[in-house]
Amino acid sequence: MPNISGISSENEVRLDDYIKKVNSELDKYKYEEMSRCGLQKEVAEAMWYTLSAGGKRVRAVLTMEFCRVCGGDTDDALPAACAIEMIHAFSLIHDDLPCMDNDDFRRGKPSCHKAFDEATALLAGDALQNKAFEVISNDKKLSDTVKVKLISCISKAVGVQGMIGGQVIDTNCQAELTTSENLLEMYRMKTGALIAAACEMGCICAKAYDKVDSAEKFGECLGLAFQIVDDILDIIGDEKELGKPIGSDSSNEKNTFAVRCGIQESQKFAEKLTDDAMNALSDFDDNCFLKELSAYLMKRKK
Ligand code: GRG
Repeated sequence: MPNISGISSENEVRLDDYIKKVNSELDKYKYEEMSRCGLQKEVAEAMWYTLSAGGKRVRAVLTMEFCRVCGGDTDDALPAACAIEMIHAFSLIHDDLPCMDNDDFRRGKPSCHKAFDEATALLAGDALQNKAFEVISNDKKLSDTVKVKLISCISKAVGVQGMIGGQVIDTNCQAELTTSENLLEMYRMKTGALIAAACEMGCICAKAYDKVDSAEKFGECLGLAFQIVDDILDIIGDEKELGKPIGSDSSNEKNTFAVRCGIQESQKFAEKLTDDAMNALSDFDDNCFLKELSAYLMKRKK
């Protein structure tokens, strides 16, 4: 595990452990699915091509850690952590399609529709969304109440008031995004909603239902900061480190926060949002990992 600046060695071990557990659980689902495939095997390959292409697993890590800080057993959060990464991979596959951002590279590899074809990528995205709900609903350990709450939480985050709504505004309503406020509202939906859901789901897995609102507040602030850093990296990031070309936003004439306010002001605002996120953690004892992770995401290069 490389040394991650600003993260203590104890928390680095924890981060590494979460990522390994999630990756090995995802592999398990992959082999189960592949073993049941016949002629439709290509779509399963396309699903796992993107899912196992080495993302940071930020959303899964948040689910695991919120479960832990709420006193839960992190193994109980594994299905939800895998599900949120499936939904995230689904959104990335669709986001890269020619009808959306038309990006040819993702995570250092050709995008799903380039490695396969557009129809397969579209269906692989759809299948990943479906798989996320299957993984939660078929889990043997979680109670029905927890499953329903998890499914409700994901559906809200992905739907028209969440990620899909944000993507619609981003894709079709650039001319209407005339103020920082409406740009941030679009970010809250497009990126913040899923990150907030990742945090909320950790609390749900620990049955700490009274902590869900605080986790949501943390996740929304972190999600906004995360998207603004993403905008900044699209201008000044290193393509090799990012695993995708920079300049996608400007070639799509996207009105991002970093384009509108400049790099320095955007960095300052992302730092303020990161502070707001940390301040929302007062409800959670033992929040050092989450604080270090938030600070690291602010300084990330990919
Ligand atoms: C059909 C669910 C569905 C979605 C369609 C495409 C879409 C709507 C929404 C796009 C949402 C999106 C891609 C937002 C950008 C969020 C973002 C900053 C993604 C990058 O996340 P990282 O940096 O990626 O965590 P890795 O590769 O590390 O996992």
